[in-house]
Amino acid sequence: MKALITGISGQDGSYLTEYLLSLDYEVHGIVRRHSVAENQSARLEKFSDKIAGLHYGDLLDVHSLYDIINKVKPDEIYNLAAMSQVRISSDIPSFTIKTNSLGVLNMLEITSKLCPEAKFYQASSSEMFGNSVDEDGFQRLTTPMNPVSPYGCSKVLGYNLVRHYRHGYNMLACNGILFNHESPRRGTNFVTNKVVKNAVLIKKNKLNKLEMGNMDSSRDWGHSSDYVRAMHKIINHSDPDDWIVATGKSYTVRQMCEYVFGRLDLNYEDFVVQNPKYMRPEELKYLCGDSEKTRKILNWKPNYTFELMLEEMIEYWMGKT
Ligand code: G4F
Repeated sequence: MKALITGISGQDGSYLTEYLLSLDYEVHGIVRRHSVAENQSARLEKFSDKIAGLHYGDLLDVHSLYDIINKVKPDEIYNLAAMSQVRISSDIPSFTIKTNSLGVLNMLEITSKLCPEAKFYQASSSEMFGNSVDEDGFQRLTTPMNPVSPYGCSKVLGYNLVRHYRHGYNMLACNGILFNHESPRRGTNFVTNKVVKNAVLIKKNKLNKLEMGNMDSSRDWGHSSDYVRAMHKIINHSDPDDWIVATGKSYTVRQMCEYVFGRLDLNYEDFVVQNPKYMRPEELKYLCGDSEKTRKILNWKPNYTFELMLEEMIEYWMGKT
């Protein structure tokens, strides 16, 4: 089986590559040119010799997409590439909408022309729900989508395009609506890895304060390696569909800080200060996903707990800093 992953150099792209290689896939990926070549594929270093091809391309460069898809002729396409930082999406809204929405359209159009039989996975996001929550405290497939960021808006369009190509053109296109998922490979401008890295630096007397944004928002945090297993199950299900991937447990940023600093025998209140720079124009206050359908039909469940995931990240930064 041949897989093509856009966003292969990201957190999820790297875990998915490892997983597909373990299943004997021929894995190809699309990378964007980066001025520091080492940064381009740092997360892939350990297994880069097993990757069949890393191709230069961009979701907005239809010529590159056409050439790559035409050359690789993949059986499975995972569209993970995106401008994925929610706060930054307010600074570069136009780029975000183009990449995350028009980029999906480009991928679907070219796939439908060059390899209509290919299975197509779209990285959709719980950010699409915005502040909608069902009465029982969960978001699910029927929860209204009321996004509160350019990122969330862009992902809603991508999500709907996938559904349209599935229904209108019989494409094997599916959406995984993934709630937050983290790991030591997470970028350090996302909250979990920012907190863990800086708490460790504080513990080692290399830093004396941590500037944060909203401490009261709540997230359903899972581990990326669990979520890429779900992606593979989603794309290979007999009926292409939309799926929720989540742990079903939600913690506030404050609780997460309390846990991480506590594990290092520190009190977060002694070090955390608020900086408006990290606040968002409109905050998404609470996420908690109902993934019952995914667990039942796809027989998926996460291996990591919230605590285990943070332990792994703490251990990583203790060794790295
Ligand atoms: O870690 P975050 O930046 O993730 P966010 O915005 O929830 O988005 C992530 O999850 C989405 C799925 O729901 C993905 F689609 C998306 O691509 C991304 O992976 O922020 C989490 C929470 C927010 O409420 C934010 O306001 O943490 C709060 N926060 C508080 N202080 C902070 C900070 N976030 C960041 N990044 N940095 C802070 O200093």
